[in-house]
Amino acid sequence: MDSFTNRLKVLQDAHNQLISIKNEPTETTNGWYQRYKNPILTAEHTPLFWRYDLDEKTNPYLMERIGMNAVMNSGAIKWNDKYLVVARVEGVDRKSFFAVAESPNGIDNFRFWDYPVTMPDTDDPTTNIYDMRLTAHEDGWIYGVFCAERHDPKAALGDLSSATATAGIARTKDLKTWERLPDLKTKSQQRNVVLHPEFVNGKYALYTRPQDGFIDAGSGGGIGWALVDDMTNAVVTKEKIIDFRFYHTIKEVKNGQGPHPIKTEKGWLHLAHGVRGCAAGLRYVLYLFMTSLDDPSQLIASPGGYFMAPMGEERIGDVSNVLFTNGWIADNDGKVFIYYASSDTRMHVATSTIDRLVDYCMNTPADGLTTTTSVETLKKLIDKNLKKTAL
Ligand code: M1P
Repeated sequence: MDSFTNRLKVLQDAHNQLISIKNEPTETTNGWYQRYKNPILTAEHTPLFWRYDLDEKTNPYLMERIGMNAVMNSGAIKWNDKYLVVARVEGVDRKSFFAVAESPNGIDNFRFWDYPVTMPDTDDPTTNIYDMRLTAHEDGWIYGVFCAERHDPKAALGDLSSATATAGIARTKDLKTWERLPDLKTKSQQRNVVLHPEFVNGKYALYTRPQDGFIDAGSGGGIGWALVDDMTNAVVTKEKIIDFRFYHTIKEVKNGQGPHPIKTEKGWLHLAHGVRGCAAGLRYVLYLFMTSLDDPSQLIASPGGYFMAPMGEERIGDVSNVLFTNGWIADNDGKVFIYYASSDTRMHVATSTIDRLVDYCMNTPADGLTTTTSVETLKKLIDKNLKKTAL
């Protein structure tokens, strides 16, 4: 075997082994969810034929020609009995693009479709697109709402970092061909915009995240709610905050809706991210809350603290100390697959059930916002348990 053929075989064997590996649950769990040992997608999971020119004549050293840096923040949907994620793949050139990967069981054997998503652009060209939330809406379309980022046209000469964030909108019937619709029109910049799956009062309902700047939520922070008439020309005229930020909590700096909420008998179940600052920088964790079935903009349960925080290798990556989510899938039997990214580098799955998550929301004490209330809440549980033990 010549060295090209030999190296190709080594690469193919390693890649096949990586994408076929069975995922196993981790040993420890707090009862809220089950983590799994292996990430479900990394840059190394992308097909070899995306990264290498496989022709010996034009690539005699069989070197990578197009490097991939990360696979992260993925939307998710059950489609033809397969678990699909629309992943944010980031090349070494820092550009993100969307690519579909599918798995037969939701926890391992994710394979990318041959081609990434061709997302049509708008008249105002976008520099970068990422973090798609998928919604199979009752109007019959599957919508993808994502962040569309552009260089800030108001940036001072020489300022190549200031950017603007807008909600890009596209729709599809088959996850292959996408129709790009005009970006969401709002007063402020927006990221983490998510479409609710049902009409509310005959209108499309959006979870928003108004922000003062590209990074800073500033005065605009909180998870917002807005009704729009038409997704083909989505304009937000009125926006209200439904999940606020609070001092000295896990969402002190900013927060954002994850995927669209899951409808349960007790209310809409929401997954979100919260951000706080610390000496190491920003810390991103995941949290849950619930809203009313009658009015999805009304909070009915707000468990205190985080639901998931970065652990072990999840804590390290391109942007360390970050868990981020924009995809989950609820099966008909009540099993829930939570897809989350760690440190803007790799994708993971955790599983739970609707019953457990609703129980968590309804029975985890709310954040009392001070040490005194936290200690009182803790003492109540201790009293209850010690009285029971004494019986
Ligand atoms: O780097 C962490 C995350 O930062 C941003 O999220 P948010 O605006 O909610 O703070 C996004 O760029 C996200 O993609 C990224 O994972």
